Amino acid sequence: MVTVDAQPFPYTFDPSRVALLCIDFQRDFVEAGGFGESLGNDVSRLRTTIGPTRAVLDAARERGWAIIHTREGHRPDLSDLFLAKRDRGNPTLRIGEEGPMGRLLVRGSAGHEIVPELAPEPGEVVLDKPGKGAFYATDLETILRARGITHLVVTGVTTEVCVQSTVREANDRGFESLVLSDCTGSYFPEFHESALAMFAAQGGIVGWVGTSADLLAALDDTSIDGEKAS
Ligand code: TIU
Repeated sequence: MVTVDAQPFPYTFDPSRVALLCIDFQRDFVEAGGFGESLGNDVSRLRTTIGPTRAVLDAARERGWAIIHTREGHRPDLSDLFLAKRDRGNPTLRIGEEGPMGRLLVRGSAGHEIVPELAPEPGEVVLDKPGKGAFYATDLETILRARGITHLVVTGVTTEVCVQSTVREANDRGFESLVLSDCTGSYFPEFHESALAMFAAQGGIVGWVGTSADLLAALDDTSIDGEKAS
């Protein structure tokens, strides 16, 4: 078992039952000219998440964890896009319209791809989702249960939107989530802090919050096959 320092108390998991979730690290959210910028956001705020997430991804790959990358986006015919989602943000550039990285938040566009630093490798799951929560209208729960996964280490953007929705959905399905504070990010620092505080409040009402450094330290203290290092 691995135990990580976390809030509101240490997070313990069986390394054979954990998955790393990398939520929506797409060019559309993290790079200039994408969907995030079309909403009026300063996308540079999210880039601090990439380095620490890469370190966690490398550790997870080394240990053979299940790794799941999600992407938010829609079918090219937009048949899975609710008007309630389309009619948000900047009315001159909406989901499905042509931007500098192709059609915003549409599957197959350059902006829909995961940033090169965190690009999926063969054998890793890439899950396309039309909504904010990764369980909504996807087979994520089936994929996790088929592998016996009980615990989720969560990275991704943005903290108070797709990460928050996903972690709440996971909690309702009985999964135990550790959200890494430096591997998640928001266009709004105050929302990032608030969302993290909400996860861990009330005795971990939604999950745990920790840092990549504390996770990696705990992993270093444990051999690759999950035994405590002597
Ligand atoms: N706008 C914003 O903060 N986020 C999203 O629209 N999607 C995700 O968080 N992935």
